[in-house]
Amino acid sequence: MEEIFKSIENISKQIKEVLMYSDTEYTAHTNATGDTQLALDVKCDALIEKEFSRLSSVKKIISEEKEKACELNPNGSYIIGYDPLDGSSLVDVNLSVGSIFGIYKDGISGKDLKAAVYVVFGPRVEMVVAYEYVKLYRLGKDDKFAFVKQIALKEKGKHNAPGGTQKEWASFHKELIDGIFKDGYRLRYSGGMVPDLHQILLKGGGLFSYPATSGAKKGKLRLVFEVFPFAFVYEKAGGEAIDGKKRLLELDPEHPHDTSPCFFGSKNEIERVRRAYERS
Ligand code: AFP
Repeated sequence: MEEIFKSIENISKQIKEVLMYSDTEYTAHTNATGDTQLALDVKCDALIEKEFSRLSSVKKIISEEKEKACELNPNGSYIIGYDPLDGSSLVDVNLSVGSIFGIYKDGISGKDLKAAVYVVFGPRVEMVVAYEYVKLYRLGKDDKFAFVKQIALKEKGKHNAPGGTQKEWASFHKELIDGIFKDGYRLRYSGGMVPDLHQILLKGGGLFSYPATSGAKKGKLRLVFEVFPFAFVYEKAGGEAIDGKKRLLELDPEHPHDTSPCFFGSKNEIERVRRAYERS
């Protein structure tokens, strides 16, 4: 597992360079879920594949940017599901983006997840590793990631990041989100799940939500590459992650690119979600 974490450090330094100096044009291609790929997505995906193919512990990798898995080492133990550059459509407006890695064993369902890592490319480059604990690291002048602190969520927070097209929200979901704002929560939504979930995690709590809507009946965010890794991070940090009713890490996708409604947050806010969705 340690060689995988080390490899993600190397990957992050290379992605930082790619982000600084590469163009943000779209390619003529779409990924497995129909998103038009940016040249950035393809570049980051290629450098990640190159790095992981050097590791004997990695059996196969599955990228959000590719339809099929890529077999690496038959004797490897781990399967890595990853989103090379989440929020890539925000790069051309210079907002923070991120990379997400889920490290699975024997399968790609929530219960097979053994560790999760995400990297935030913002004013600084920060990496959060969830294994036994949830630890924050920051890239320093010496080009090394230094340990900053262990992260834990409080029981209740003050930030709310509501995703999804609001006019397509179900009425009970709108009531839930309006109620949370009426209680004084602050709006914190950038359109990039990595910086949005990172902010709620570091600021002690709150709620990030991307529900099912009339236009996206299974939500938008992908289980293997985005949702499971953050569910693992939030649970290890003392929070919770559900699909409105069920624990996300109990889900078992039929296809690697399956999506799901998702709610990540501190215990108090997730309990509010459960109550609202019980009535649905
Ligand atoms: P892109 O990678 O296409 O920019 O999408 C980002 C994302 O997957 C996730 O990071 C955001 O939380 C969510 O989509 C934003 O979706 P909306 O644009 O529908 O709010």
